[in-house]
Amino acid sequence: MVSGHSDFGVDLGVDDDALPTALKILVAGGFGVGKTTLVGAVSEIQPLLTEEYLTDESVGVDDTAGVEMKATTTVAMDFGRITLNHDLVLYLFGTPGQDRFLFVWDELALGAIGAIVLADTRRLADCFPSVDYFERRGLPFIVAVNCFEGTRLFEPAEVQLALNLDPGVPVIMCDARRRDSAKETLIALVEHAMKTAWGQQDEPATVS
Ligand SMILES: Nc1nc2c(ncn2[C@@H]2O[C@H](COP(=O)(O)OP(=O)(O)OP(=O)(O)O)[C@@H](O)[C@H]2O)c(=O)[nH]1
Ligand SMILES: [Mg+2]
Repeated sequence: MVSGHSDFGVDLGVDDDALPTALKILVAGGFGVGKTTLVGAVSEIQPLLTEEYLTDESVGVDDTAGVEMKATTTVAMDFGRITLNHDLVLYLFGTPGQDRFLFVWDELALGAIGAIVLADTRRLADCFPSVDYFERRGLPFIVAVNCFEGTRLFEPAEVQLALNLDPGVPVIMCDARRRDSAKETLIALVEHAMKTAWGQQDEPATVS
């Protein structure tokens, strides 16, 4: 019997013979930042999506600046699953991006161990409601900057400052379309949530 150590470098501190631990994770952030894309990129099952077409009715309501090709939007949630290894399964819940669907967040957040707040540096303020929500709820979260091509790259420290984050909140760069990048983001969140739970926030992350 050895302590669980995942293929992705997450020391789970669990018995290898035990049933897999299932963790619920939220993927949040502003409108059109890439939440559905991330869940779809990383899910090993056909993700459950609740996309509806953007219509003329949403012009002036849903700001598609930066994602002009966007044709659909999430109206309830995204759902996906990823098995990190035999002892850890993540259930992913992508939130809807528009404020008018904020009422579903409390239901989605129930039982979650933490959240990824996706950010687009062209529209950084759009992730404030997510940051506020998780700070108020006391749910561990990380900020993952979805690096759309052609956008200026910022240092994590700059993003942390701009969002006025607690220094213990990790900020990482990602590409929501790439499975490996999305996976690394999930691992960073799991590690952060575990450290927060164990009261070890001062220790550096050990994502490998
Ligand atoms: N170039 C580029 N496009 C991306 C990236 N991530 C997402 N997209 C595109 O950006 C658009 C928005 O992606 P979605 O995944 O629907 O965003 P969302 O956050 O789920 O949107 P809502 O649910 O409407 O809030 C889509 O057209 C994606 O193809 C990225 O990293 N780079
Ligand atoms: Mg979506």
